[in-house]
Amino acid sequence: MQRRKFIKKASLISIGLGIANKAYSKNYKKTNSLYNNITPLVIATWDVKNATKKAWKIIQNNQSSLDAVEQGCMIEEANENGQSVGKGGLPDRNGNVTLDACIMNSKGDCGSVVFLKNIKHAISLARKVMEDTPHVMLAGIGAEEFAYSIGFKKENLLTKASKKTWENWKKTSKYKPVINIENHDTIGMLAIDNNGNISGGCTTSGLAYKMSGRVGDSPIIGSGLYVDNEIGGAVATGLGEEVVKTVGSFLIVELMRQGHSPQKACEIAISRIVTKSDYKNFQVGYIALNKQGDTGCYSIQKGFSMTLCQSNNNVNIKSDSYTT
Ligand code: SD4
Repeated sequence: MQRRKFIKKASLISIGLGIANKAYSKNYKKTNSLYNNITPLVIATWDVKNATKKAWKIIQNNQSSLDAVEQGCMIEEANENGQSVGKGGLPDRNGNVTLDACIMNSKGDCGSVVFLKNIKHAISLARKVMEDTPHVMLAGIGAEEFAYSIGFKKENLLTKASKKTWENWKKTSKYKPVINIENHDTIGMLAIDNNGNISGGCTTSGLAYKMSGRVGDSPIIGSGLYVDNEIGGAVATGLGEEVVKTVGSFLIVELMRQGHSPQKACEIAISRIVTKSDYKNFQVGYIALNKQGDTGCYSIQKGFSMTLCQSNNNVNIKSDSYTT
């Protein structure tokens, strides 16, 4: 049975800090304020309503937020039309689809797979690393062998469509990370379940035409994803190198620990990147939630969005951005 908790906003500290840091709030409109302070809930990067709907169903079924984020992320991994996650993901410059993913539960346990080939559900394998091994991260052939040993199926992840796109790219072989080329991208998901427990997941095929062996932020705990069940969680999308350099998701959770709202924390994390790099040529977007069910999202460039699902609402919310 579904148990909805309506929690009153009670953070005077957060309001005070918000005013002190007004300088960061260039475009702070709080588009998502309508949905704040309600748990359980699910949020995800980009417009991924099928994925959030699935996660929400799991929560309604009284399962854990960990089950919800895993199964929500699996929807996009299986979606062959999404060219940046799982099967159908765009390959590296040699034509190999290589996946990165991680997952984190409310106890602070985490698992991750990097440079993974031939296995569609990287998020599920990351969960198995967390639950069934003494390690946090498995890479490449080791991750793949572990997958087969526990019954995962070998699959060719390069679809006809992605192969064709890669072959077209090879004609010029120009490498430049493209900003918001699709309406959805790497999927990062955070959920709070009926017990108020928070989990998160992040899964991607990484940057199209990357160098062979390149690993981004998405499977790096603290960069692509971080969850602290006492405080909240954050996930990233966009140019992973910039997220790793600022340990973005951990930074956001620590900012929330200091009393900042999820929205403000995302804005500060983005400002950390733009003050240190030539931000005009790439995109980074963050989403975050806190223990009370407040959410936030913010990006460098226009075009980013967050999907939020709770109760009867499954909505895509346009993110504010640093550049306008
Ligand atoms: C990466 N952050 O591998 C991922 C890619 C991504 O939107 O999020 N694209 O750097």
